[in-house]
Amino acid sequence: MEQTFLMVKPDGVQRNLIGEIVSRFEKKGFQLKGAKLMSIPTELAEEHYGEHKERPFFGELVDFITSGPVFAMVWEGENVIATARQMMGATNPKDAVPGSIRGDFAVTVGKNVIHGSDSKESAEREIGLFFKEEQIVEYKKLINDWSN
Ligand code: DAT
Ligand code: MG
Repeated sequence: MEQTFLMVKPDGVQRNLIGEIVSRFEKKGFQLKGAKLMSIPTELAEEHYGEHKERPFFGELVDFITSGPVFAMVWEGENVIATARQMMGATNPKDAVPGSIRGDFAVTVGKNVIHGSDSKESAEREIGLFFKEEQIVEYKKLINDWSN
């Protein structure tokens, strides 16, 4: 089954949006497999956002993501990577449709509330960066017999 890495960014944590965001993915029908509140060390931030290291906003991005605690999560479900990206909305909140997380809760591209993996490869890489194997919990969700 497909898994993705999602993270409530420091602005989302400060604005008390953890519950709202978790709730959306729960209600959608995805399964939470791992979660933790944590501070991101600079080296992990640089590695996580490695694909952007040549971009002019890289320094700002690393400063922002390390500026306060984040809520890191692993979610599982059919097409969860692409569906979570749709539920997040466009990178720049000005282009994110209402109803999406960024469309509903964010204004500027620097502070866009949530991160989500954009492909199978990045999901695998990011889950590996943030979670040890034993921090991902296998359990049967009986509701799947009724909803999926
Ligand atoms: P996403 O987070 O939607 O995957 P991304 O991977 O292209 O977007 O960029 C990572 C983060 O970097 C993004 O969430 C916010 C920041 N960012 C992207 N483009 C930016 C820009 N032009 N100016 C400032 N920050 C930017
Ligand atoms: Mg990205």
